[in-house]
Amino acid sequence: MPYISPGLLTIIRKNKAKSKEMRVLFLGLDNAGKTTILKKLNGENIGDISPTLGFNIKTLIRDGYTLNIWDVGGQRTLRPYWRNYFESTDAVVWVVDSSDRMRIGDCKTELYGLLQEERLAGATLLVFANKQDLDGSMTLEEIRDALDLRSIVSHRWIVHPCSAFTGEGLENGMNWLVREVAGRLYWSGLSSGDGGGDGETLTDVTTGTASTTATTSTTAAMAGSV
Ligand SMILES: Nc1nc2c(ncn2[C@@H]2O[C@H](COP(=O)(O)OP(=O)(O)O)[C@@H](O)[C@H]2O)c(=O)[nH]1
Ligand SMILES: [Mg+2]
Repeated sequence: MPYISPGLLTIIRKNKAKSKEMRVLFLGLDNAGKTTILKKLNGENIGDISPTLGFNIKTLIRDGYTLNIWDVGGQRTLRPYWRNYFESTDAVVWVVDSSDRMRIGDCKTELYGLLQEERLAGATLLVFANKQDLDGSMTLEEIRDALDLRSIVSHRWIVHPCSAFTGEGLENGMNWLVREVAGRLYWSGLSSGDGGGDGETLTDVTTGTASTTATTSTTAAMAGSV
């Protein structure tokens, strides 16, 4: 991570605090469900979605924060363009099609490529294990292991099961993200219990350090520490 002086950090934090804005990137392989998740979160009709060839921008308000969300096409030919969106990103939401066992290796490779990016060094990572409504889809634990998430120590992360079709898990995942980013950017001087450190317990999500065991596949998630 490049050196940023404490003075500069204070200025950045103050500016961010004034606007209460977060920049969030939705990435992942094509067909993972990124656009569907965003539409569902925004209360839009999810019946008619075509592959994203460029990008969509959505603004969501959560918990008093304005989330400027970039949903970028995930086709192989479009992936080299992802880097054009990295600047000033506070969080990455990595969406996984839990029913796509064939491409989970590809999914891992792309994720790890992303985590190497210097401009994403400070970003929080939420992995959405989407399409949990489909029979035979990989569980939270299978996704966590297939993507080897426990080896990630460079970013704060969580993996959260969800279904864009039923809406299950979406708000919980986004709540964690907003609290986590807010804890880091806006409230870093305040009590560590508010959206910050390891072992934090949210209402229906269990987070912990990389060695904690998830309890059930629908309510548990893991968080790594920086
Ligand atoms: N069964 C199921 N299908 C989903 C879910 N989310 C998205 N899809 C379908 O997966 C396909 C790709 O979704 P899309 O949002 O375009 O993926 P994107 O390429 O990541 O933006 C579409 O046919 C969606 O209807 C889900 O949670 N469950
Ligand atoms: Mg899309």
